[in-house]
Amino acid sequence: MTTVLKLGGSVITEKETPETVDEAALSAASRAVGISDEPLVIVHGGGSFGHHHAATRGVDTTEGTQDAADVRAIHRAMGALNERVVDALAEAGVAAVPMRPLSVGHKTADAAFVLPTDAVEAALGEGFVPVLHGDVVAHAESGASVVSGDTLVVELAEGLSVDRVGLCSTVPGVLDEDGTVIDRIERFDTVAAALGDSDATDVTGGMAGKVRTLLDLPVPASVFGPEALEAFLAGDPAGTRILGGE
Ligand code: IP8
Repeated sequence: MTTVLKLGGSVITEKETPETVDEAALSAASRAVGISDEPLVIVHGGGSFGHHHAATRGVDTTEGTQDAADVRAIHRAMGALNERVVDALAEAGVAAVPMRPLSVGHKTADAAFVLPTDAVEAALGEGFVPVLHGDVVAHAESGASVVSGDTLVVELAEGLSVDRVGLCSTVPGVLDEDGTVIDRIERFDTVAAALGDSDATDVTGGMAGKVRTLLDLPVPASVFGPEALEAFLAGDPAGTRILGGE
Protein backbone atom coordinates (compact mmCIF):
# COMPACT_ATOMS: atom_id res chain seq x y z
CA MET A 1 0.00 0.00 0.00
CA THR A 2 1.56 3.29 -1.13
CA THR A 3 1.00 6.25 1.16
CA VAL A 4 1.59 9.96 0.85
CA LEU A 5 2.19 11.32 4.33
CA LYS A 6 2.37 14.99 5.20
CA LEU A 7 4.14 16.00 8.39
CA GLY A 8 2.67 19.38 9.29
CA GLY A 9 5.10 22.24 9.81
CA SER A 10 3.51 22.90 13.21
CA VAL A 11 4.23 19.32 14.24
CA ILE A 12 7.96 19.31 13.48
CA THR A 13 8.88 22.95 14.24
CA GLU A 14 8.35 25.40 17.06
CA LYS A 15 5.93 27.45 15.04
CA GLU A 16 6.23 30.68 17.02
CA THR A 17 10.06 30.79 17.01
CA PRO A 18 11.74 31.38 13.61
CA GLU A 19 13.77 28.49 12.18
CA THR A 20 13.43 26.22 15.19
CA VAL A 21 12.89 22.47 14.89
CA ASP A 22 10.86 20.66 17.56
CA GLU A 23 13.51 17.99 17.98
CA ALA A 24 11.45 15.69 20.22
CA ALA A 25 8.44 15.79 17.90
CA LEU A 26 10.57 15.26 14.77
CA SER A 27 12.38 12.27 16.20
CA ALA A 28 9.15 10.74 17.53
CA ALA A 29 7.52 11.12 14.10
CA SER A 30 10.62 9.71 12.41
CA ARG A 31 10.63 6.68 14.71
CA ALA A 32 6.95 6.04 13.92
CA VAL A 33 7.70 6.25 10.18
CA GLY A 34 10.71 3.95 10.68
CA ILE A 35 8.42 1.13 11.90
CA SER A 36 6.54 1.01 8.58
CA ASP A 37 8.05 -0.83 5.62
CA GLU A 38 5.36 0.16 3.08
CA PRO A 39 6.17 2.46 0.11
CA LEU A 40 5.95 6.01 1.34
CA VAL A 41 6.28 9.55 0.00
CA ILE A 42 6.71 12.21 2.67
CA VAL A 43 5.86 15.89 2.33
CA HIS A 44 6.53 18.36 5.11
CA GLY A 45 5.20 21.83 5.70
CA GLY A 46 6.99 25.10 6.31
CA GLY A 47 6.39 25.74 10.01
CA SER A 48 8.66 28.42 11.44
CA PHE A 49 11.07 28.02 8.51
CA GLY A 50 9.14 28.72 5.27
CA HIS A 51 6.19 30.61 6.75
CA HIS A 52 8.40 32.97 8.69
CA HIS A 53 10.35 34.03 5.59
CA ALA A 54 7.31 34.07 3.30
CA ALA A 55 5.36 36.29 5.73
CA THR A 56 8.31 38.66 6.29
CA ARG A 57 8.67 39.09 2.52
CA GLY A 58 4.94 39.39 1.78
CA VAL A 59 4.80 36.23 -0.33
CA ASP A 60 2.01 33.68 -0.12
CA THR A 61 0.18 31.22 -2.38
CA THR A 62 -1.37 34.01 -4.48
CA GLU A 63 0.92 37.00 -3.84
CA GLY A 64 4.09 36.33 -5.80
CA THR A 65 7.47 38.06 -5.78
CA GLN A 66 9.68 39.18 -8.66
CA ASP A 67 12.67 39.43 -6.32
CA ALA A 68 15.08 36.51 -6.61
CA ALA A 69 16.36 37.26 -3.09
CA ASP A 70 12.88 36.44 -1.72
CA VAL A 71 12.85 33.15 -3.61
CA ARG A 72 16.31 32.24 -2.36
CA ALA A 73 15.46 33.10 1.26
CA ILE A 74 12.25 31.05 1.36
CA HIS A 75 13.75 28.12 -0.55
CA ARG A 76 16.92 28.16 1.54
CA ALA A 77 14.93 28.05 4.79
CA MET A 78 12.86 25.15 3.46
CA GLY A 79 16.07 23.42 2.40
CA ALA A 80 17.43 23.75 5.92
CA LEU A 81 14.26 22.20 7.37
CA ASN A 82 14.21 19.48 4.68
CA GLU A 83 17.76 18.50 5.57
CA ARG A 84 16.82 18.17 9.24
CA VAL A 85 13.77 16.05 8.38
CA VAL A 86 15.72 13.79 6.01
CA ASP A 87 18.47 13.34 8.62
CA ALA A 88 15.99 12.50 11.40
CA LEU A 89 14.25 9.96 9.15
CA ALA A 90 17.60 8.45 8.14
CA GLU A 91 18.50 8.12 11.81
CA ALA A 92 15.28 6.13 12.29
CA GLY A 93 16.30 3.75 9.49
CA VAL A 94 14.12 5.30 6.76
CA ALA A 95 15.60 5.36 3.21
CA ALA A 96 14.77 9.09 2.99
CA VAL A 97 16.00 11.20 0.04
CA PRO A 98 15.31 14.92 -0.52
CA MET A 99 13.28 15.99 -3.58
CA ARG A 100 12.72 19.75 -3.90
CA PRO A 101 9.75 21.31 -5.72
CA LEU A 102 11.34 24.60 -6.93
CA SER A 103 13.52 22.66 -9.38
CA VAL A 104 10.66 20.75 -11.01
CA GLY A 105 7.28 22.32 -10.22
CA HIS A 106 5.66 25.56 -11.37
CA LYS A 107 2.37 27.43 -11.40
CA THR A 108 0.52 28.54 -14.50
CA ALA A 109 -0.94 32.04 -14.91
CA ASP A 110 -4.25 30.79 -13.47
CA ALA A 111 -2.36 29.51 -10.40
CA ALA A 112 -2.66 25.80 -11.21
CA PHE A 113 0.30 23.94 -9.72
CA VAL A 114 2.07 21.51 -12.05
CA LEU A 115 4.40 18.86 -10.65
CA PRO A 116 5.90 16.16 -12.86
CA THR A 117 6.01 13.06 -10.67
CA ASP A 118 8.23 10.75 -12.77
CA ALA A 119 11.32 11.27 -10.64
CA VAL A 120 9.37 10.65 -7.42
CA GLU A 121 7.90 7.48 -8.92
CA ALA A 122 11.33 6.27 -10.02
CA ALA A 123 12.78 6.91 -6.56
CA LEU A 124 9.84 5.07 -4.95
CA GLY A 125 10.36 2.18 -7.34
CA GLU A 126 13.95 1.88 -6.14
CA GLY A 127 12.84 1.63 -2.53
CA PHE A 128 13.65 5.21 -1.54
CA VAL A 129 11.37 7.41 0.53
CA PRO A 130 11.18 10.76 -1.29
CA VAL A 131 10.88 13.71 1.10
CA LEU A 132 9.35 16.83 -0.50
CA HIS A 133 8.28 20.08 1.14
CA GLY A 134 6.10 23.12 0.71
CA ASP A 135 8.20 25.56 -1.31
CA VAL A 136 8.31 28.68 -3.47
CA VAL A 137 7.98 28.01 -7.21
CA ALA A 138 7.95 30.02 -10.44
CA HIS A 139 4.44 31.39 -11.04
CA ALA A 140 3.62 32.61 -14.56
CA GLU A 141 2.93 36.39 -14.58
CA SER A 142 3.44 36.63 -10.78
CA GLY A 143 7.15 35.88 -10.37
CA ALA A 144 7.29 33.15 -7.75
CA SER A 145 4.79 32.19 -5.05
CA VAL A 146 4.34 29.67 -2.27
CA VAL A 147 3.08 26.18 -2.93
CA SER A 148 1.81 24.51 0.22
CA GLY A 149 2.64 20.97 1.21
CA ASP A 150 -1.09 20.19 0.98
CA THR A 151 -1.09 21.10 -2.72
CA LEU A 152 1.95 18.87 -3.25
CA VAL A 153 0.09 16.05 -1.53
CA VAL A 154 -2.79 16.44 -3.99
CA GLU A 155 -0.47 16.45 -7.02
CA LEU A 156 1.39 13.39 -5.74
CA ALA A 157 -1.84 11.55 -4.94
CA GLU A 158 -3.11 12.28 -8.46
CA GLY A 159 0.16 11.73 -10.33
CA LEU A 160 1.35 8.57 -8.60
CA SER A 161 -0.37 5.29 -7.97
CA VAL A 162 -1.23 6.03 -4.34
CA ASP A 163 -3.68 4.24 -2.03
CA ARG A 164 -4.12 6.76 0.73
CA VAL A 165 -3.03 10.08 2.12
CA GLY A 166 -2.32 11.07 5.71
CA LEU A 167 -1.95 14.53 7.19
CA CYS A 168 -0.22 14.51 10.53
CA SER A 169 -1.23 17.76 12.20
CA THR A 170 -0.99 19.19 15.74
CA VAL A 171 -4.64 18.39 16.42
CA PRO A 172 -6.02 14.84 16.81
CA GLY A 173 -8.27 15.29 13.76
CA VAL A 174 -10.73 17.78 12.32
CA LEU A 175 -12.62 19.16 15.33
CA ASP A 176 -16.25 20.21 15.57
CA GLU A 177 -17.48 23.29 17.55
CA ASP A 178 -17.20 21.32 20.82
CA GLY A 179 -13.63 20.24 20.15
CA THR A 180 -14.63 16.66 19.37
CA VAL A 181 -12.88 14.85 16.52
CA ILE A 182 -15.20 14.44 13.52
CA ASP A 183 -14.91 10.79 12.42
CA ARG A 184 -15.72 11.22 8.77
CA ILE A 185 -16.20 14.10 6.28
CA GLU A 186 -17.68 13.69 2.83
CA ARG A 187 -18.77 17.28 2.03
CA PHE A 188 -17.34 20.65 3.01
CA ASP A 189 -20.65 22.35 3.73
CA THR A 190 -21.37 19.90 6.57
CA VAL A 191 -18.31 21.11 8.50
CA ALA A 192 -17.76 24.68 7.21
CA ALA A 193 -19.16 26.36 10.33
CA ALA A 194 -16.92 24.35 12.65
CA LEU A 195 -13.62 25.17 10.90
CA GLY A 196 -11.61 28.24 11.87
CA ASP A 197 -8.20 29.62 10.90
CA SER A 198 -4.78 28.55 12.13
CA ASP A 199 -3.72 30.88 14.96
CA ALA A 200 0.01 31.16 14.15
CA THR A 201 1.55 32.70 11.00
CA ASP A 202 0.47 30.37 8.20
CA VAL A 203 0.40 31.88 4.72
CA THR A 204 -1.35 28.86 3.22
CA GLY A 205 -4.44 28.73 5.45
CA GLY A 206 -5.64 26.60 8.35
CA MET A 207 -7.78 23.48 8.72
CA ALA A 208 -10.59 24.68 6.44
CA GLY A 209 -8.14 24.88 3.52
CA LYS A 210 -6.77 21.44 4.34
CA VAL A 211 -10.20 19.84 4.38
CA ARG A 212 -11.18 21.47 1.07
CA THR A 213 -7.94 20.24 -0.49
CA LEU A 214 -8.33 16.70 0.82
CA LEU A 215 -11.94 16.48 -0.36
CA ASP A 216 -10.57 16.87 -3.92
CA LEU A 217 -8.40 13.78 -3.67
CA PRO A 218 -9.10 10.60 -5.63
CA VAL A 219 -8.12 8.47 -2.58
CA PRO A 220 -9.12 8.39 1.11
CA ALA A 221 -7.32 10.83 3.38
CA SER A 222 -6.92 11.02 7.14
CA VAL A 223 -6.11 13.96 9.40
CA PHE A 224 -4.68 12.95 12.76
CA GLY A 225 -2.28 14.03 15.49
CA PRO A 226 1.31 12.85 16.02
CA GLU A 227 0.16 10.33 18.64
CA ALA A 228 -1.81 8.47 15.95
CA LEU A 229 0.91 8.43 13.28
CA GLU A 230 2.02 4.88 14.03
CA ALA A 231 -1.62 3.65 14.02
CA PHE A 232 -2.30 5.39 10.70
CA LEU A 233 0.75 3.82 9.06
CA ALA A 234 -0.29 0.41 10.41
CA GLY A 235 -3.70 0.86 8.72
CA ASP A 236 -5.61 1.38 11.98
CA PRO A 237 -8.25 4.12 12.49
CA ALA A 238 -6.64 7.52 13.08
CA GLY A 239 -8.32 10.92 13.50
CA THR A 240 -10.74 12.10 10.82
CA ARG A 241 -11.26 10.22 7.58
CA ILE A 242 -11.99 12.43 4.56
CA LEU A 243 -13.70 10.79 1.63
CA GLY A 244 -14.30 13.31 -1.13
CA GLY A 245 -13.87 12.36 -4.76
CA GLU A 246 -13.26 8.62 -4.37
O1 IP8 B 1 3.27 24.60 5.59
C1 IP8 B 1 4.28 26.15 3.01
O2 IP8 B 1 3.94 24.81 3.17
P1 IP8 B 1 2.76 24.38 4.19
C2 IP8 B 1 5.75 26.30 2.64
O3 IP8 B 1 2.51 22.96 3.89
C3 IP8 B 1 6.24 27.70 2.66
O4 IP8 B 1 1.58 25.24 3.90
C4 IP8 B 1 7.41 27.99 1.81
C5 IP8 B 1 5.75 28.68 3.36
